[in-house]
Amino acid sequence: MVDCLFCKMASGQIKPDVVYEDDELLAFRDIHPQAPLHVLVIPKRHISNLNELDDTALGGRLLQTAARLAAELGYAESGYRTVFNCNNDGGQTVFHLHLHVLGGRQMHWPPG
Ligand code: DGP
Repeated sequence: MVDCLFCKMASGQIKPDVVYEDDELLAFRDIHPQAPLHVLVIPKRHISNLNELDDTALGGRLLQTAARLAAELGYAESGYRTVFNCNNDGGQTVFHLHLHVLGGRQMHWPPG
């Protein structure tokens, strides 16, 4: 999508702080980290949010990649949180599917 910030990252037009990349996924550090670990994992293909996810295998790889990165970055044992924000009430601000991976501090429940 022409005006999508995360599509521009996926195509290399904008260069975030990348922690992982393959043919279909990109993971990079959030510009406004909410925890010592705050990575976003995105599909390179434009999918606006979880409502539009139409590929079970891609969804699985997105989740597995989040878990693998959390482990590789040293947060598997201490723990971490994964979040998909969807649409207005979910707090979504960038309309390209992304999985937040947060760790390195105690998370609270319920979320704000
Ligand atoms: P959400 O509210 O779930 O749509 O989260 C969008 C996230 O995207 C938010 O945590 C901040 C992050 N973000 C927004 N603009 C940029 C940017 O230009 N670079 C990076 N690395 N992250 C961004």
